[in-house]
Amino acid sequence: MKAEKVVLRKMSMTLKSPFQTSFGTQIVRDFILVEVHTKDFVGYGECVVSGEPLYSEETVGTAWHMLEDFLLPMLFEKGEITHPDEVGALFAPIRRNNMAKSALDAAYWDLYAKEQGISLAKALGGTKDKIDVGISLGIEADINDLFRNVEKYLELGYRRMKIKIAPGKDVQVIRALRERFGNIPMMADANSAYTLEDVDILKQLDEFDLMMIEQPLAHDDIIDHATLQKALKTPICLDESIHSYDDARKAIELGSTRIINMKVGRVGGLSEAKRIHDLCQEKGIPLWCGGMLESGIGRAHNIAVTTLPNFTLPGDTAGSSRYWKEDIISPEVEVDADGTIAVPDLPGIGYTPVPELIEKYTTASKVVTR
Ligand code: OSB
Ligand code: MG
Repeated sequence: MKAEKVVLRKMSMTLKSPFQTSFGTQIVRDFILVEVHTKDFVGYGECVVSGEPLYSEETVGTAWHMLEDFLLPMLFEKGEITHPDEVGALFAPIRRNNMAKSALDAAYWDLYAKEQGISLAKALGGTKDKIDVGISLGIEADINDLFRNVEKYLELGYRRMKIKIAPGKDVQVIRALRERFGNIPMMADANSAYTLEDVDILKQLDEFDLMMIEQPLAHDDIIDHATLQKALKTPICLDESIHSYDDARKAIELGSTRIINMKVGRVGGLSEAKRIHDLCQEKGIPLWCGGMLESGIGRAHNIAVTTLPNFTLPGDTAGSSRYWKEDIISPEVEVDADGTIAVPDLPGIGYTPVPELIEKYTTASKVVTR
């Protein structure tokens, strides 16, 4: 696979409704799309950064800089890529900046699958033809709005409700949901809003039989989470803290996490995601695929990775219509009445990017040739 040109696009899409977490509220989703053009195919990758460095340190601006000034020159210098694993290996000397790296890794995996004439899921070694879907629901000022959201997605068949929590919006919210909806599959995501001083609040959540609590403590911690896990019955699931195979290995060894939220962008690409998957499978740590409010392109990659066998829990990869009035792929990602998404078996990501819609949401672009 030899890139003849790469198109970088700054994208800006507006969510149907604001999404509030403990670190902020998003309504406009700014991110980057990359297209890698070879003689025969175009590979697509989504760089899941945001406009602001709140979930992670990477932003549209930093990732654009990394792609334009470091990663693409390295890629063009190398020329031929025979397997997508080579992309992450090529970028290894560059520290962190995983979301920037991941966008190119993802595009090469798409190209690789298209070249072989197989689905991305198959190229990755996936074993499922449908995947279980859950939903991540943001904090609401009025609990009745949260009730309405839970009701809606239960009716649509979604298999697990993830509820965003923050100090002052935690125990009473989860209690109210249990009282209203009974023993539905439910978990909470704190996005690093607590410290060990809050252990009494977090222990109160044990009463509600949550599937897990996601990233209660600092975004860069694996030590305090191990301490907290010893005090809790509820399994801890790390998100923000896991950036690599080695992070996962250490967190598992320390007992900081019993479940891992896999985000392909956060770990630097699909090749690294596969390595972490295999480690977790060996260690008996279940996985599920997290989300970054992706457009259809990132969503397609998430669907493909979720077909790996150790993704045993419903993920955050909801249908396109949960986020967008119109998505940039055809067909859009649809969730069936049984709360699953059928994995496409067309070559590559399996959904067709729609050029007019991509153009419509592009705010700046750059064509890079060597
Ligand atoms: O913590 O998982 C998270 C969205 C943006 C940043 C971080 C997170 C999330 C979500 C939404 O929870 C997942 C999705 O629906 O894409
Ligand atoms: Mg999370």
